[in-house]
Order: sequence, then C-alpha cells, then structure tokens
Amino acid sequence: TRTEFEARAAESGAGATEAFRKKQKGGADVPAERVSAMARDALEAIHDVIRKDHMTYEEYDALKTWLIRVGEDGEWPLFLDVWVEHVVEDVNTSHRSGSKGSIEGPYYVPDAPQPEDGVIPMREDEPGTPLTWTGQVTSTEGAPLGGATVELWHADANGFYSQYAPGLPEWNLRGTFLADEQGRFTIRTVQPAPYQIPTDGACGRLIAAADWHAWRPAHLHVKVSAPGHELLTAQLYFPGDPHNEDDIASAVKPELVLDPQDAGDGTVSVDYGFVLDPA
Ligand code: MBD
Ligand code: FE
Repeated sequence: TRTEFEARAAESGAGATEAFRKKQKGGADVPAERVSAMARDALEAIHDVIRKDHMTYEEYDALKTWLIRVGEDGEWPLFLDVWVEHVVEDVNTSHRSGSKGSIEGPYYVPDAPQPEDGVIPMREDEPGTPLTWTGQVTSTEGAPLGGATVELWHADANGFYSQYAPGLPEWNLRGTFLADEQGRFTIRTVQPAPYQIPTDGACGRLIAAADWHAWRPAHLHVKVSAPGHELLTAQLYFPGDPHNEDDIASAVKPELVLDPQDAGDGTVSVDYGFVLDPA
C-alpha cells in the first residue's frame, strides 16, 4: 500500500473530478443568452491573446496537447480553482459587509463527521503543531449566531489532503463543528503545511513550462453557515509564510491571516471569528 508521499496527480485529479460531478448532479441550467454572451466574450478574449502575442502554429499545437492532457489527468477542477475561481469569488461576494471569504478549491467534501469533543478526526500519531482555535460567529448587526456550523478541512503537516492522497484515513483533518448558543466554538487540530500543486500532471507541466512556482501557503479551509445568513467560504493563513505574498491561487487576503499565539507548551492557540451577512 502506498503512503501519502506517493500521491499521483492523475489520481487526485480523478478524485476531484468525481467529487465535483457528484456535487453538480444534473448540472446547471444557464439560459442561452447568458451562454452566448459569455462564450462569445471568452472566445474574443482568447482571439485577442493570439493576436497580441502572435501565437505560432507550433504554440497552438502545444496548447492543444496540453488542454487534452488537463482532461486526461482530471485536472480541470484543479486548473479552474487555482487560476480562475478567485475572480468568481470576488465578483460574487463584493456586496458583503461581513467577513471576507476566499475560494473553495478542489478538495472540499460535504458531510464530514461532527466530533463531540471538538477534536477534528486525525491519526493517533498525526504530525504537526497542535492548534486550538476559538471563535465566535455573529451577524453583521453583532448578534451571536447560536447553532452556526463551521466545516473545517485542510492538508496535513506534509501538505496532503485526505481522500485525494493515498494512505490517509477517509476523514482525516475534516470535521463539522456546531457553535454554542453564543455562536462560540472551540476546535482542536494541527497546523497544515504549505500545499504544492502536483508536479506530475498537466497543471504541473504548465507551471514548469512557464517557470512559475507551484505553491500555495499553508491554509485552513472553512465553510461557515447559519440559518438566514449567506454561506461563507473562506481560507485562513499563517503569518510569515513566504507564499502568503505569491499564492499560485491568488486566494490570500490580509483579513484572512491569523494571529496565532505560542502557548508555551509546544502548541499554538488562535482566536478568529466570523461575521455572516444576512441572506
Ligand atoms: C488547494 O489546496 C487549494 O486550496 C486550492 C484553491 C487549489 C489547489 C489546492
Ligand atoms: Fe487547499
């Protein structure tokens, strides 16, 4: 049996593609005028690039080869979430006055277990610095949102996600937490490592061919919800991570950087809450 260190791009890609299909079920119903307008604008944008950069036939064929490979590796979810989703997120959340959000990314899995003791599912010997996270969920009016739900998922201290890398328990570092009547929650987990886009798939090929880097800073993913309020999807980051400045997925915002405190016993504690906009 393989360990998480033997993860393969085409496997995590296939997993992300499968998870997305399940979430999408029948698919969306976009009216023809919208499809026409956006498809035309997208094609015109591509035509403009070809003219601006004078794309050669050799380059056009390289592009075709690469696009075919993205599909073969199941990396459309990864590609779109890394290089496109941040603009969709921006356009669709700019009206909010509550907490800033960020992109969902390709590795969310719904219905993670709800641990009674506030400890996220993890291995007995889970590597990484233990992290105790307390916070409160409130409305934009400042009212505590009792019974709010915080879903948390993140990579382990080696940078791998359960269900997308081999050798990890199904729900490792994935949990659903219920806030108390005051909207307060306490979650125990471990600090994640930075995440490297798989280097052995199509997205990795683009990164190498363009001489970019493949890194996202260490991050926690959350979905925070409460009845009558907009669902908040966000990511939280750790100060001092060099990739907070040059995240390949352009998903870091200053409001999303935590202020963790060294508890002096080898663990870290952090207080960070959420303000949800009315639905
Ligand atoms: C990730 O872990 C992630 O959060 C995003 C947005 C893209 C790729 C991997
Ligand atoms: Fe992530």
